[in-house]
Amino acid sequence: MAEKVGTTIIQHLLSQQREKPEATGAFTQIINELTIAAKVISREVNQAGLVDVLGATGDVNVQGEQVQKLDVFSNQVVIDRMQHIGQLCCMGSEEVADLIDIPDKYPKGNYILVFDPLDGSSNIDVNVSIGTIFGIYKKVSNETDINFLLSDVLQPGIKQVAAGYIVYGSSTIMVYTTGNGVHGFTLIPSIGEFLLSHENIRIPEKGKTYSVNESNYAYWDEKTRALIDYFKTKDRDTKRPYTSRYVGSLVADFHRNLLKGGIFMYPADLKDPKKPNGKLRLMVEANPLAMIVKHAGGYASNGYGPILEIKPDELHQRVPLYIGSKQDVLLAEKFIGGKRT
Ligand code: P6P
Repeated sequence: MAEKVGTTIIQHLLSQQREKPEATGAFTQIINELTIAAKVISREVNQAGLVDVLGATGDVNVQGEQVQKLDVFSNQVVIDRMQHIGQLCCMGSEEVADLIDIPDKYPKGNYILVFDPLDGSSNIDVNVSIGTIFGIYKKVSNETDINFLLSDVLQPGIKQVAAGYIVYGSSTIMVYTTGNGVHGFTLIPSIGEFLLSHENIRIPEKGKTYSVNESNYAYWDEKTRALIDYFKTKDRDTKRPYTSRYVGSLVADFHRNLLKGGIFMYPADLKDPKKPNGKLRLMVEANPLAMIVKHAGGYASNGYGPILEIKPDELHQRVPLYIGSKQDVLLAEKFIGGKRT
């Protein structure tokens, strides 16, 4: 009796594609190719302790951060995998200062991929979960020259047509949305396939967990401190204090809160005058996760309004991020932005 394999990502994508008469199959090709990149990265991440991919290259990336070898490797894997499929006009990577062109030997397409190839890389050599994050936009101009495509890339996150992440943890899980629910697939190494394991993920309306790096307390303004103090204050009616969980790896913290509820926060801080808006990037971290949490029933804010409505000024701009259970993020907006819900 043949063992029932389960639903593969390509099977799930094709079923979603069939529901959209206008679908061209471009998403299916893009996301399917991303799963191949994810499998290659997963293999290296899981062997990192065994082979010489640990440790820093000695380089510093466009963010001014120490580049770990797996960062460089993962970035190249995504570029190599995605550039040949003929669906992209360019790419934007957290690891690369400027837009990445598609070589002339490959056809160009109408989609844009922005990605963080390996987020949380400072955790690589201590075996903490790390992740890849991606967002997909459709080109709005008729441009094909890389020197004139930046305005096609700098679209508000609400214009993303798909978004997702892969978390390399106790298992490798890929979560994506094309706007029709949020779905998770677990990599089964024995067959080399991602199989549907979390169909139509919904984040609890209100959580019991807050995630923030409290060592930044001295660098926060009074409103931010008041918000964090709120989650830590005992109050039976509002089931406080919340539990604190902070891995220091955005994808790991986000994935836990997506499944169990909670709020992840990376507030603006005064730690580095060059980064008044905190550490996280709008295009390759906040926007993709904001699309996912929105379609799972949650919300993402910069403390004043929806992340997805921010018009980007530059490819690597940073943004304060409050993301997770809708009630908790709306509360953050009341503290930070004084918003009346
Ligand atoms: P901190 C990892 O470097 C990262 O970009 C995110 O994955 C993570 O959420 C954040 O930085 C952690 O930053 O300042 O708390 O160490």
